Amino acid sequence: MTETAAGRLGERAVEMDFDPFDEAFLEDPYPLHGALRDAGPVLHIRRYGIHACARYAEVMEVLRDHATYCSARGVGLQDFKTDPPWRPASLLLEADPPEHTRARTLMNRIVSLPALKKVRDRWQAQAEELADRLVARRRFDAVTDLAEVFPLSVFPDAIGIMEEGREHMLPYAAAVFNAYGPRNRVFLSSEAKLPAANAWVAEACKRKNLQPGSWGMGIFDAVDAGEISEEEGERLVRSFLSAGVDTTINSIGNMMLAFATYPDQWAVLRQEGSLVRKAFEEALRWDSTAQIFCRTTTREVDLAGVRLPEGAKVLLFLAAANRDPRKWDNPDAFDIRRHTSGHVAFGYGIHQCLGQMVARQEVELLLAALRERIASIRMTGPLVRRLNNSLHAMASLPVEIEPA
Ligand code: OVM
Repeated sequence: MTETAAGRLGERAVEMDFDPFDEAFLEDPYPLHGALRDAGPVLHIRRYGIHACARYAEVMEVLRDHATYCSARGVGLQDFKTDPPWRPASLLLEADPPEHTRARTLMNRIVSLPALKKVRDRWQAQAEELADRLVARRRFDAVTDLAEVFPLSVFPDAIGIMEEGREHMLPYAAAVFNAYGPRNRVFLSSEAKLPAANAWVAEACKRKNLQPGSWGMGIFDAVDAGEISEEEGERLVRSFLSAGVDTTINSIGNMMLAFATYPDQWAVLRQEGSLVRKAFEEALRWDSTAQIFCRTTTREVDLAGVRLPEGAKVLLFLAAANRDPRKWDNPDAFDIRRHTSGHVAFGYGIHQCLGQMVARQEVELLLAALRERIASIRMTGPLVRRLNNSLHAMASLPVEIEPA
């Protein structure tokens, strides 16, 4: 190790034999995150020949510097430069400036505050109706009866997606997020349904199949204005279907698990309805739905004193950064009163989640409706995980509620 005016240089990445896509880790990553953070600021994961960061400071440093740590070579394990993607690259997620800027600016016009306001009352009525139904039942599955139902009841309609074939949406999204990892058993388990789902998505994204006045159709206004091609328009609708479903669904599921695990926090929320917004942010910090994303270096660079070559993949453990004790007090505690600002569950920088305001509106309306009606929540059986290479997801969370 050499000390220079610029700080420590010539540090070695810490060699790790650990597999971040091992099934036991995907099931419950949190017990191992501490060891990943403590091992060092930059790890080298031998099995995949990639680097990784689990501490908040380095995760932020990488996310902030999009010129050095690019997205256009893919945000999973695979390097698009040597290994072409399974579907045409996303114009948002898997793009760098200036192409990314064009697509993002266009999409920001569509996912706007006025657009969200327009659907808000309808979404609220749907949230209240679902909450009424579930409270009347007392016992339900917080994943299959709640988390999977609500986003699918509001989001596809906002995008203007055709009714027929919507059962393909979840298998498609599961495959998209699995594809950021290796071709392991988890990935292969989602592959069987992919050809049919892929064909349906290609059709559903077409102008002729979108509802007039929808967010999806709004993209084709930009096509008509000559900003992008018809195919690029379809690919941007595809981003809605890729990123907007499995993410919100599992954020709701994970949040319900947080409250079922911490009944005192539900009591706090009952006392103070204005905490709904903070509660969702804390749920995202405590159990981040998107657990990881990668970047690829565009040049040789020093990260925390470790020299990375050009073309290095860097895996970011977002969920570990969100529980880094170097950043957060008592990070493993779910505490809805805490200051959550700075969490990286939506990422950070130019790629920070485009749909975050959509997710917030959906989940906050739903949580507010549940808070009014439910005195307490308890689990009535073991939760069942649905393993995914980059999402923390569940298949089932049986609960019983006590009506307010
Ligand atoms: C996309 C896309 C897909 C998956 C995730 C995502 C988290 C975006 O196709 O643009 O953002």
